[in-house]
Amino acid sequence: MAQSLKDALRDNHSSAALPGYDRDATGVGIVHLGPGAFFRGHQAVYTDDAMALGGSDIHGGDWAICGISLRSASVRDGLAQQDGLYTLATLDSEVSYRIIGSLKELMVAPEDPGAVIDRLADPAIKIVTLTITEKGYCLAANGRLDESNSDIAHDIATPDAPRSAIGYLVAGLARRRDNGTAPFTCISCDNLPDNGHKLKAAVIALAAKRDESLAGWIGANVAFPRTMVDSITPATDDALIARVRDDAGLDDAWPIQREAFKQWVIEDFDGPRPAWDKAGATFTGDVAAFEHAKLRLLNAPHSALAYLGPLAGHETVRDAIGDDAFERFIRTMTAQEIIPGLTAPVGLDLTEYRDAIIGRFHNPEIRHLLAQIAWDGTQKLPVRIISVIRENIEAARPVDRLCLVVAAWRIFVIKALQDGRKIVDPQSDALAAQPWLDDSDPEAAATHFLTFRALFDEDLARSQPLHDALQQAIRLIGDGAPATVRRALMT
Ligand code: CS2
Repeated sequence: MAQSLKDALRDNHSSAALPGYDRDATGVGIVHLGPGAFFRGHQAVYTDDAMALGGSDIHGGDWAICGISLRSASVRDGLAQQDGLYTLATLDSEVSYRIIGSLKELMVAPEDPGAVIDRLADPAIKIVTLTITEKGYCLAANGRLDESNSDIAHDIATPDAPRSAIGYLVAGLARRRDNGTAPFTCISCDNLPDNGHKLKAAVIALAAKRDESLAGWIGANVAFPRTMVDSITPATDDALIARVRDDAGLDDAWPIQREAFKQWVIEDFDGPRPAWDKAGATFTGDVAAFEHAKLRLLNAPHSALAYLGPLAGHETVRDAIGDDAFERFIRTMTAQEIIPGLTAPVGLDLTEYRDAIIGRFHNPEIRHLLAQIAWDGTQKLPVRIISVIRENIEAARPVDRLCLVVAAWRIFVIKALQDGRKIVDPQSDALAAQPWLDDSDPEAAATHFLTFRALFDEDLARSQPLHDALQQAIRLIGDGAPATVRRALMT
């Protein structure tokens, strides 16, 4: 019989490692918005380590986490029965299991927005972290808050019962200011360049709709450090639940799987925080170089594999990178079209960093579905691929392989619509109505495609070199048949 997580803690005995602090004696000091797999495999683990390492032996400091889901009740429903405990399976050359105790409370925002604002206003809360994905920031293509976004429009009209993460931050900060409570630090942990500044600008823009003086107070008093986060964390599947039961002897409704590698670079800020540095996080004044390198050498290749790989029949990152044609393509794309535009963080060799990432993609223990990475293409491509294309065009560097990725995404959309498959993307309705979907002639296709403003702004769309490269990429990809795609990768 497998052991329950609660029993493991109560008996202080399990084949998995247990939290290294007295969980019952530890108060909540962090609110996390969006307690999905990535957060549970990454920031919650750093905090779990920090509580074990940072405080005295029996008490980890009041840094436990209240996880707040902004939409679905599934995380709360899955974890409530196990007191927020869950197993972290580290799947790599060595496999290990540990029970994470840092997530102590769970709330579902739509069930009681007022209670969420109360929690955010509680002086015990010193930090709010966020993993709400790119679309959760409700930004327009120009990077500013999108006031036409339906959640933001709702939050402007109903500030005390918000829907968006931005709306909750504003409501929580407004209450703290009114109560004379010091603000919390807001830490974005999403894969957005300059995530801290973007979050700050969005929060201030929404606050200004409510009260200009609140916007001013936030601008003067609230820290929004930028961060780079990294650890490959595929969604939980039934195989993981069975593995945790069979190998670790634990009965866990929602374990998390992750590679061994993890990295967290945080812009230094004033204000209380757990001993994340002792747990391996880096505090620095210069996050930008790390962030760019990671987004462009890990996330960009991920998206390249996600759109090109399935056309050649690949289902996972490992399948795709295990195919020589794909590994060569990723090496060439990064060497010729990405690395030349990057500034290396001090002490980091970008080619070695890229090689280590490709090594991580080969991890045989991790089954990371390309279909999962393919979600939200209209949000991810601008950050991972289009921004590089823009810089390369400006600097007269090549964009052929980057354009092949964008052309593969176009075929991914066309095929999904043809097959009646749902496209997971905030723009899914708009995608179905795009005129560029019907073009068979590459020249016309490129011209039409460049009018798609979610990817190409007017300036970029006017670029002749981009038009030519895109046309060529669309020609090479053809209708996405496996042999055609393979040939395209080799050119
Ligand atoms: C992936 C990321 O799903 C995706 O878009 O590229 O989740 C990636 O695995 C992480 O950023 C790795 O740190």
